[in-house]
Amino acid sequence: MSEHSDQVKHSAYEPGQSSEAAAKAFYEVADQRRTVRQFSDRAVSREVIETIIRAAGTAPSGAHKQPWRFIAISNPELKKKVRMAIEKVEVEFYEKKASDRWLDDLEEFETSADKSYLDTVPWIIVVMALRTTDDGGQVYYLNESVGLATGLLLTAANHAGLSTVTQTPSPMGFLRELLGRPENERPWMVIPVGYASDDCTVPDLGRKSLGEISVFEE
Ligand code: IYR
Repeated sequence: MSEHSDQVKHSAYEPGQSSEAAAKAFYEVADQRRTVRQFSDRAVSREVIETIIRAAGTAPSGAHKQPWRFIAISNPELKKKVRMAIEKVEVEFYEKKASDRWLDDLEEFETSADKSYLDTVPWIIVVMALRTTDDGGQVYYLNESVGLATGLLLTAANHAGLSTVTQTPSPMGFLRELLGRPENERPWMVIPVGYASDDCTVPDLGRKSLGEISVFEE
């Protein structure tokens, strides 16, 4: 039999108001989050980045293996290298790999292989999924776990007044070598984090309604 940790008393978060009011207040913050591609060069303190990473690290994970690592980059030379490497992959995507339908679907977002915002934005967080624990042990539900942590990271950034864009250059294995990371770390998502520029615009999108995204069986 393996050892297990002792159980300790849990006190659930107490919102200090009704659950209805607390849920609504949180929803209103979450609903302001938009994916942004125009960033200000306004500094973001390391402290803020550390705190949003801590928030991400509170996510549940398979067998509590916490199979994630967040590489936070503000070093301008390294950011430049990351930008160049990502743009190389994105040029391939836009010029060769993407189907016409995919390019059509992306048109309203005005995306392109030009990722110059990576120079402007003060931080780039590369999310690593740990294929094994650092000592070679098994992890479980890797994508689910890292997805939950990353969702919290985006939410925490938004809550702190920061903007993000979820980037998935494909393939992105090159980031592991570029960042000098060990074999068990699989680059999973790239998240530029900063303040949106004053003249930032976003596509005029709506969100699906509650009726479309839910089914209640009461
Ligand atoms: N990875 C490319 C293309 C791209 C794909 C999807 I799906 C998006 O929602 C947005 C962009 C890029 O980052 O430009």
